[in-house]
Amino acid sequence: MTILDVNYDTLIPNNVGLSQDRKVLKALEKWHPGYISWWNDLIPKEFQESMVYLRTAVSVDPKGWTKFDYVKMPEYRWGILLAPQKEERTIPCGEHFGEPAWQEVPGEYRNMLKRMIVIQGDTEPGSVEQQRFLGLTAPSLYDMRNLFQVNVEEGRHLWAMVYLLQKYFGKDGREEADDMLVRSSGSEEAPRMLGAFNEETPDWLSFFMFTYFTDRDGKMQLESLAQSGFDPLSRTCRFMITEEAHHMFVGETGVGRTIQATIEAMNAHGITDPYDINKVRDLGVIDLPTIQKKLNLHYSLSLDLFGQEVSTNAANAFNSGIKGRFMEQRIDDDHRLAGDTYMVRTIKDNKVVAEEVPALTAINMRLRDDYVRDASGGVGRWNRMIAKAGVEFEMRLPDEAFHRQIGVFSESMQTLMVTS
Ligand code: BYC
Ligand code: FE
Ligand code: FE
Repeated sequence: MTILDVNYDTLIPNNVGLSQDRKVLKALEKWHPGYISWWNDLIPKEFQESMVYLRTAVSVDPKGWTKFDYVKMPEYRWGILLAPQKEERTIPCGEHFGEPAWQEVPGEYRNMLKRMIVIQGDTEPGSVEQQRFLGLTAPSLYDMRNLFQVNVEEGRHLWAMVYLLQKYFGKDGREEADDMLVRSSGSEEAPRMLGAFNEETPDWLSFFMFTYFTDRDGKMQLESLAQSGFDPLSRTCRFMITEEAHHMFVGETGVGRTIQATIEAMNAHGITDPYDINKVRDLGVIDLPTIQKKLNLHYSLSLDLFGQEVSTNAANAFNSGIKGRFMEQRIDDDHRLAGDTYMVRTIKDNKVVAEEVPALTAINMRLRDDYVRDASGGVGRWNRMIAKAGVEFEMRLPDEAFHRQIGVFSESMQTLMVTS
């Protein structure tokens, strides 16, 4: 079997030679029924039996990973697909810079690596849980198919992390894999690990904002994990990233269509004031200030996903070569960051000030800055649509201090507002 072939002989399509790896195959086959029952409890019943036209990855080859066919979702061929191994790949960052990438888990980093994989894995089913009722109110068949496409792919991303846990982390890896199906979004007793994945996605505009902003965090985090010195994690993430483009496309075009409907209706009825909210709503479209509010919510929740601005966790992950920066290879520095600094905004004496901190500790902040740049592109495109229609309104990303629950702005904002 070549690396690009998918083996359909076993229950789980894969390009990792599962049929020769009895132990992991057994663990995965044991995990599979729990996964299917999680899926069945989740997606509204009427859609379990429907034939849905879905893309199924049958190969990681750039030409071969988009095969479309009709399938019932519980019978979707979730599988385990790793991007091809790059020969002689080296660790791209941190104190092991330039050493050969690890094919096995380095003992001293076992816990850190496992935590990272567990957090990544936990977000995937969380998002599907959040979106579970949207099929019932889909604006169109097109939207419904996009929803289910995103859902099955997030399901497969969970498989990807579960595979790593079961293959490389022994008994506790298997336990962590089981726990993925125990925690659930919004649960009191066992919530999902990161804040944004316990929020509701109650309507389609929220879904579009979520896929635009939160899947984009997914992209940034996967890009960083694709830099990992632990090669199997890198290869898994490299393949997962290929699917994020569509998720973000669903978000950007979904928000775009929502805005388009609003400005067309406003123009058709001669409404020029975007703040004439009731009049706009009477037309059956969503007023622009409300769209801005949804944007504020999902953007700020997504910023929280980058963790603390200054973080020793992040410094350790980078320094040990577990997680790199966005586009690590293209950055022109020593990739160790020992003496470097980075600017971070913080609060001093009730004022927001920029402060230089050791670059190693600011890894989260740097990724978040890259994210903000990436996320502003679509906002510009939405604004061009609004301007073209002659409506005076601009969408914007709120300040990074707005509505934060993690990081320096989460605690201090109240004092800041009272005293400023
Ligand atoms: N909510 O030192 P810090 C995706 C915790 S999305 C709750 O800053 P670190 C997807 C933190 O765990 C991508 N808790 O931590 C998108 C820590 O707790 P402990 C998911 C939070 O490690 C759409 C403590 O606060 N992947 O794929 O530097 C659909 C101190 O924080 C939050 C990843 O995130 C929060 N928002 O940074 C489907 C990649 N933030 O350990 C899927 C893996 C922080 O002290 N994760 N905390 O108890 C990481 O790289 C990092 O763990 C984080 C946090 C960036 C998340
Ligand atoms: Fe994902
Ligand atoms: Fe995604």
